[in-house]
Amino acid sequence: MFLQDKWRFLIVTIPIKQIRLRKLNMRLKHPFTTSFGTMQDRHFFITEVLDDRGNRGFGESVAFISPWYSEETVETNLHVMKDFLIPILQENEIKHPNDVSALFEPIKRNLMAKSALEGAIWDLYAKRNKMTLANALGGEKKVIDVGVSIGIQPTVKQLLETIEENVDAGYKRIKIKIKPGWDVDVLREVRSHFPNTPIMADANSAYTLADLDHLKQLDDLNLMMIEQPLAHDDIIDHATLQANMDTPICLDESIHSFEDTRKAIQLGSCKIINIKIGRVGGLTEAIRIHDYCQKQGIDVWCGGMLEAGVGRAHNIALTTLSGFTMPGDTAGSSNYWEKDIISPEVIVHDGVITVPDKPGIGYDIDEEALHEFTVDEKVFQF
Ligand code: OSB
Ligand code: MG
Repeated sequence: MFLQDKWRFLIVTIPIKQIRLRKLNMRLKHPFTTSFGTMQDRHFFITEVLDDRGNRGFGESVAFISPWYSEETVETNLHVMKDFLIPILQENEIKHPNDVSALFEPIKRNLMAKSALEGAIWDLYAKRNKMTLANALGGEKKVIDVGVSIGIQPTVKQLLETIEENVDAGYKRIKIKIKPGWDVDVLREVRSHFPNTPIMADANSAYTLADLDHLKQLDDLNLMMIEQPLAHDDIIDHATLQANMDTPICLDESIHSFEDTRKAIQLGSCKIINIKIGRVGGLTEAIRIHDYCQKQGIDVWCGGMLEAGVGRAHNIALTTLSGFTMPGDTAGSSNYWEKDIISPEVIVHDGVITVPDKPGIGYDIDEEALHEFTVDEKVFQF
């Protein structure tokens, strides 16, 4: 008791004064097509957490308008943040951003909603301590390697042209979305035009084990990996597929936590993991997965969810951790948006992003752009 009283003044809390949820609507420059559908209008939440000194931490929810990547949507994000997660933050003291995921644990899943709030608290924490978010997370890289993800195109000719533009721009690897009917033949054609380019494919869970013989043909194409070939919730059939294929399997949709990661690696379901902050419930869990994979000798890279600038900045900060050994999907802002909501925008030179050195996420919010794209707003006082 005495000891606790004596040290009490050393326990620093993060005094949250207000949370603001902004719902944004931004239009992608080009429609993006995956095996599960096409999107062009990006609806999402920007979260803002304000402290007693006027510092503002920002986060971004990566859920889509429809539950076609995972079960979460923009509207479920609002419901869960407003009715469950924000009340938890109002009722509890937060000493460190690592506390947040533990406080959220009684609420099952809803990982993107959790991550949007946790991310804003991480940014706020870094700003209060006048350090970069990257350093706050334990990252030390000054530059990060990035690749680009290319959606399913109307024609092979258009695909080849898009690849060429991105190879010329210096991107470190090219990811090509595939689905039944747009896979082996297309990739063969791509490989013959780009014999030495690091290429991978992402199926977004479009296949089953019945396609094993078909998928095995990819082994001739020297792909870096195939991402999420089988069901979004599977790690068993992926182990069978990996045992029968030379091409490394990378899991995306199937991995929601450290526990999922541990089990997938133990089963041999994959050789590589795509870490998306939103999909795993936030930065704290993302770091746990990273640390475990690094110990196990499993390569990881940072995935993307067609983020605006705030989400992009979080991805960049996470990617500075040393276990992110492969180029991620965090391409430059101008690949997606006419105008982004951060200043400066994310710029890619020769396939690398220079990590910003300003506190927190390291980019300023472009208040005018933020205002322009905001379609709804809710404020919660603490
Ligand atoms: O599977 O990685 C995916 C986009 C939307 C939904 C799922 C995925 C993707 C991408 C694009 O591949 C990543 C990006 O450029 O942000
Ligand atoms: Mg994917």
